Amino acid sequence: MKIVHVPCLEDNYAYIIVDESTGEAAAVDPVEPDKIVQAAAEIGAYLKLVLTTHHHWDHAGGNEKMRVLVPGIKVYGGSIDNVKGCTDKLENGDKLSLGTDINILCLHTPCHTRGHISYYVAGKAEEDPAVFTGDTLFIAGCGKFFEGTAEQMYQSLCVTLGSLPKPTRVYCGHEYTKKNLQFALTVEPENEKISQKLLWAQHQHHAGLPTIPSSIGEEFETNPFMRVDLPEIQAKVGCGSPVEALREIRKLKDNWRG
Ligand code: GBP
Ligand code: ZN
Repeated sequence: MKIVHVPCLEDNYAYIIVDESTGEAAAVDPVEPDKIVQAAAEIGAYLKLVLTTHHHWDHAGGNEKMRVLVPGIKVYGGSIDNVKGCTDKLENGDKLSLGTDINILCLHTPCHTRGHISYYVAGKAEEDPAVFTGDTLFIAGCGKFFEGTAEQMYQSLCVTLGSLPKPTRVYCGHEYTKKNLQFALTVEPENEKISQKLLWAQHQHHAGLPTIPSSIGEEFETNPFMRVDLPEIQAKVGCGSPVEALREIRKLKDNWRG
């Protein structure tokens, strides 16, 4: 499978996933439909599906226009998330396919929004799978808890996404990596993996390149919100359990002005 980044708005990413055997493609959060349709045409891809991670306008706001530009396209979104332009509602565990080689597993990952869906995408056996995490899991960060609790975010991040194979490539909804790593260093100043990745993220930024994808394995090493099972992280934020630590780190980030 081929995965193409389409930078949108200020710092959002849409993505095009292409089944290379057939040219069939899915667009993830195509908030700027003209850009997505043009990018698909340039690579000879046929858009069949829209995969919406959640109802926020900077993710779902292009869906209605996608249906006008690509007649017959199916627009997926979480069943309880009220996604604009949705034609097909998804439940946790639903499976979709794209072309001949791509299978998509829909994972309910609530908290940022109630009905947020992450998409686990597997291509040919020899390729690493990918997961599109919207605003639930960011590189070195996570989404604000707009419609859920720390318990739910713990389940979404550390259990549902955390159970995916370690090499799974992580494609998230925003380019927040540099800021997230700067914050991560305030939690764990001596974590070398974080400081190395921050230097790399600064290089990528200067070169105008994305910091995405990461991997589930790399997130467990550098993302403070996915490291809350570690007693030393809990101790650093003065908490006695993973969920309490996650709530506290989110509160610290909400009040942090980097
Ligand atoms: C920054 O860091 O760049 N501008 C600031 C924060 C996701 S977008 C921007 C911000 O709050 N981003 C949201 C988030 O979860 N950030 C994680 C973090 O700061 O650690 N959104 O656009 C946001 O979800 C939105 C759209 C929100 C509609 C509510 C509604 Br309703
Ligand atoms: Zn959002």
